[in-house]
Amino acid sequence: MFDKILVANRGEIALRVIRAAHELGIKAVAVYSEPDRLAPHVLAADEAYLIGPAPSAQSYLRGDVLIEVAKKSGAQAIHPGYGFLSERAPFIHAVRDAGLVFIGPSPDAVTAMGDKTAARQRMIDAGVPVVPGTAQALVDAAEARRVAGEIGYPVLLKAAAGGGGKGMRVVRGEDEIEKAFDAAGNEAQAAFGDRSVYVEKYLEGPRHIEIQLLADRHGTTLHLGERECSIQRRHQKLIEEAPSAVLTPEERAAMGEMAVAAAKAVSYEGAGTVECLYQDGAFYFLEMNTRIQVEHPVTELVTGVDLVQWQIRIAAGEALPFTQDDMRIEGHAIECRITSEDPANSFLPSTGRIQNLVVPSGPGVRWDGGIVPGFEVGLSYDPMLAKLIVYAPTRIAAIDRMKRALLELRVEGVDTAVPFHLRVMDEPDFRAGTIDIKYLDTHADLLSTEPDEELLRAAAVAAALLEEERRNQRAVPRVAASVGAGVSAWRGRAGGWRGR
Ligand code: MV4
Repeated sequence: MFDKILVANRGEIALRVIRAAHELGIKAVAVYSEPDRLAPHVLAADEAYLIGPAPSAQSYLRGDVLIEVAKKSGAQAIHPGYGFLSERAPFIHAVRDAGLVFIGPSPDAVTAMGDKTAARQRMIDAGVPVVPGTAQALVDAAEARRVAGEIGYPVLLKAAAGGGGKGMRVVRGEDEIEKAFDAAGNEAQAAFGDRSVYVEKYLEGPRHIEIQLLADRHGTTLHLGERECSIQRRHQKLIEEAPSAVLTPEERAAMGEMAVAAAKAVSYEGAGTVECLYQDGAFYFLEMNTRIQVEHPVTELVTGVDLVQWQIRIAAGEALPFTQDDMRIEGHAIECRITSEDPANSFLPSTGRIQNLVVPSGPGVRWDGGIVPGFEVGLSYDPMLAKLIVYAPTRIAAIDRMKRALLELRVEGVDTAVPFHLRVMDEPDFRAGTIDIKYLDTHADLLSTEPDEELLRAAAVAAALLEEERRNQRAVPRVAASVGAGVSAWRGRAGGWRGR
């Protein structure tokens, strides 16, 4: 096992990885940009190193600097978290060339799944169901027209280098195909530097269901059930849950087997996720995410398996000690992403200093957060501040628990998505489990700015609690001030290198 690992990320996921390392008796090295000097991941780590200014390109994306810090600090491995360098094959090569371990899959597996048409072809070869369409880039609009005619409208043009919805165009009839082909190609060129597009049959209202996998290097690949991630806005997931309200045990087993086959087709190692579209009892491979995902905690809660610990243990060469038959899904977990976005204002990013923070707790509540009072929320990074995750015996109990936890939560200083989440927890279709990827289009009233009576009452209660808290805190120093003092004392102790 490693003695020390470097965490090449920030925010809640960096803290999550540091916690896993500490539970395994491993020291954690943090890196941070200038505005993240007092961020929680810096405070939680055993050492921390300044790597550059706010822009990611000059800090968290500087692979060369991260590798240099890893070597200097004596770390043996690098955990990339999600985003940033987590799915960049050249970085994985560089980590390995430096004699370090990348906590994640091989660069070949990342490359194979990153090219969407190549991945589709490999999945077809492995017997994995994909949405009907081409597995090769289209040569021109004429070919697009011919193939679309064969599979039948509506079709969806997708960028071969894509993922995440960029370069996609729905085409409802032959008269639109030429324009859409050019538009999708241009968008793909601008986003990925590659104008190749391919075509699929367009599914009108599927669910987004994904399968969590763990694979060791000794030949064991297991699935840990599914996550339902249909509630999203512009490809940004907002609420995730496990298990899905609709899958039968047979469907779960079939999707799991399919996901295992997909992973085996690229000799996958570590934690990974197969994203599927699910409609009318049929499911299709969409893409594979070769990283730990934001929503991994809901799977951890219903399986009891610590996915981040297993990422580290697998990278250190350990074998998974359980089999597929050992896997049990128990209870229900829901995650709400607490973003600094104003739901009443088209989810406009909100900035400011966190003035006060009351974190929910009590039975079945987990908070994976990346903020502390005094922290400045800017525009340099992702607006996700924290994840609120709940666990309960049943789906409805979990929804009611989430409502209770959301009402306990108080974030002062920036607007957050909390009012939106509270509305969803009360919405009848959500409570019935009747959701698909169009949920927010068909429930636009959830984004309404009308003050809601229950919310106003909750806000009054929360304000009273906060006032009580303030009265109790008057005798002790301000949290932000003591946090700052802790950092400088610790810097002296650890003698952290501060390059650049
Ligand atoms: C689709 C689809 C419908 N039919 N493919 C969106 C991002 C990319 N990863 C794939 N996406 C979709 N592919 C076919 N053939 C609908 C989407 C889609 C979507 C998928 C998952 C989660 C949210 C979504 C929101 C809009 C569209």
